[in-house]
Amino acid sequence: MNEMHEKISAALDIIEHCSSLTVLTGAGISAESGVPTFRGKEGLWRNFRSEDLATPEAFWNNPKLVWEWYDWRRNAARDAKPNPGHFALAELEDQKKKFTLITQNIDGLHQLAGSRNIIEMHGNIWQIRCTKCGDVQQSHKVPLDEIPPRCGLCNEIGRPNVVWFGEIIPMEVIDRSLKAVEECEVMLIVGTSGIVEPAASMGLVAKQTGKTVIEINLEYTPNSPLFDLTILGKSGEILPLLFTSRKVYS
Ligand code: BV8
Ligand code: ZN
Repeated sequence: MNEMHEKISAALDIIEHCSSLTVLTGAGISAESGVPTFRGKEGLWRNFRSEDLATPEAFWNNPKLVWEWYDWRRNAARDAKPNPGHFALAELEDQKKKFTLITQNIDGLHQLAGSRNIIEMHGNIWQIRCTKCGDVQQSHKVPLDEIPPRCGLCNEIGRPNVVWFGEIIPMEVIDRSLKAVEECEVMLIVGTSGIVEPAASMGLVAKQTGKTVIEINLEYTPNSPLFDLTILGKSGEILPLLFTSRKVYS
């Protein structure tokens, strides 16, 4: 049996025998749905780096430019459908006594796949938050009617309801995420480069509190040496192999 199959069967055994599972996903799980990853070359827009646009400074300096970037990303995500990786996590949730899905993604594909106990650490690209009165509206309008969009209540400009670099992640979100890590037996880390904090430290907390951590990625990441298993490959192909599906897909 080659190394990949050995790792898959080891991971299958670990996941099958755990009753409490916490998963952390990043942009990589949506790559096979056609959503550009954050740092991959396909994620580049007009040669800007994501980190340079996803900040409050960039927004207040040029709200139109930052909103054109989000409009481009909403357009890229609009036709995206969940892939077998998203569906596998939704089915795993049904099979586990305790299951929490922490995602760094803002594309909403986990919800579409049927996942329920989701923590969106970095917000959601389909929500617009007023910069003045804080009103949050769902909007799937692509392209946006006006850029930047305006609040329906106070007419101030809206912003994407996401957490930018340099912005605090709400303590309630951090607390829920840490609790999910502390309470699980096994943590699965899928499709994240492990660069962005505090999400990237979740795997470290899991190891420090004695959990088994399995990583799925196309390549090794800076945190891979910490983890029990790193399975190299596409999450849409690997995740469905990590449990015995009880659903009959037509
Ligand atoms: C904060 C929303 C407190 C916007 C995003 C230490 C402590 C605290 C803060 C920091 C710290 N060190 C640095 C910081 C600052 C900063 C940070 O982490 N900077 C990085 C660049 C070093 N953190 C913050 O500012 C956070 N705030 O901690 O507040 C504070 C505040 C100020 C000062 C001190 C403390 C807020 C971070 C949130 C930023 N917002 N997104 C938007 O999306 O527009 S983060 C952004 O990166 C996306 O959400 C994205 O999901 C996330 C992580 O990226 P990945 O998901 O990992 O995506 P990436 O493209 O990098 O990698 C994809 C991976 O998938 C690759 O590994 C690839 O190999 C793999 N892959 C590809 N295809 C597949 C695949 N794997 C499997 N299958 C495939 N098919
Ligand atoms: Zn308002």
